[in-house]
Amino acid sequence: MSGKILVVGAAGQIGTELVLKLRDQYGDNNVVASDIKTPGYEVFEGGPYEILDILDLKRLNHIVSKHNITQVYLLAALLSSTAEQNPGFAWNLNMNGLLNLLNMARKNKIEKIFWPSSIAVFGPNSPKEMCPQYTITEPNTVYGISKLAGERWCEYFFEKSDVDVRSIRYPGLIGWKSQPGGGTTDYAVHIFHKALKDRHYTCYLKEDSFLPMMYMDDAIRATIELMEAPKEQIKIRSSYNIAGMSFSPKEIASEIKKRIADFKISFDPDHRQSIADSWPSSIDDSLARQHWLWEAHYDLPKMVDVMLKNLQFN
Ligand code: NAD
Ligand code: AKB
Repeated sequence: MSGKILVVGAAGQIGTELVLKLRDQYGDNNVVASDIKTPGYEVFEGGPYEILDILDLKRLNHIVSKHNITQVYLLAALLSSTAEQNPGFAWNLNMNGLLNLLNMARKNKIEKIFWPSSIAVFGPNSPKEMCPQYTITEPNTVYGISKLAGERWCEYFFEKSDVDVRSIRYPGLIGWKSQPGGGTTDYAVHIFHKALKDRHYTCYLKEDSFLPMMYMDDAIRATIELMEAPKEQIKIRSSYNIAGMSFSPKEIASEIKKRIADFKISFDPDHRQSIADSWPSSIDDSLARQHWLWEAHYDLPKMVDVMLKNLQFN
């Protein structure tokens, strides 16, 4: 690596874990964390940190040249549930943040960009089970529309300007080091905190709402593996499907109950139910497996074990 890495949105659910892993791998001083808010202690104290609003192009340019940045991971976005509360703002952040970075990369010496898409690019007309890489993508949320447009821009900048941008359609992510930030799949993190604290959780999705999910360690490993793969192995420049596990609130609750016998769940679906209903239940990730040898390591029981173990002692 000729220069340093910049992570934008480093205080969030993924950013917190990604910065720590990247610093382990490439050295603390080689990974600059940035966000509009102050991150948790470990990210803030563990290496360089800059306040950065991704919509402020002048400051982005300044930070890139100040730290000799050659790779950027762009995580700043509004997620599915929050985006529906403020569609105009979500569109501006999710779209213009990405366009600022892609345009800058075309002119500067940025070697690689990572930008995450989501299973939200799929919509009610996409196949529910084992949703393929190439299929109907007609999202009906502003978040999904912004992710689909983002994918098209990534491919466009790669084709027309040789910007080496790489992307994954993350499923719902579950980790214990950070809290989720306003998505529809957040329940799968909240449920652990409430199980340990109150022995009860009221879920905002129906008991049989199956969604694609992934343990955070798998997601972070996928991200770094994709970024480290030789350029010729990356044959999809929009965004790759990846899969970890698929479960419903009832199934995760019953796995938790096997370990916390007096845990109870109840259901009170809200506006997030219609978002969940529009997404697939499971994902076909065969192309990621073929192209850059992606493989998930965590299934539901293993993820529940590790979540409870770590949350109990932290
Ligand atoms: P998050 O909401 O937890 O974190 C986003 C971070 O971006 C926050 O710390 C926020 O302060 C920061 N931010 C907001 N506006 C900013 C701005 N203008 N400039 C700089 N920083 C800004 O989100 P996350 O869960 O960590 O998601 C990161 C990315 O991954 C997003 O693009 C999201 O769509 C995508 N993704 C996440 C999941 C998931 O389950 N977490 C699934 C699919 C895709
Ligand atoms: C959300 O629920 O919005 C995210 C996602 C799947 O993109 N977790």
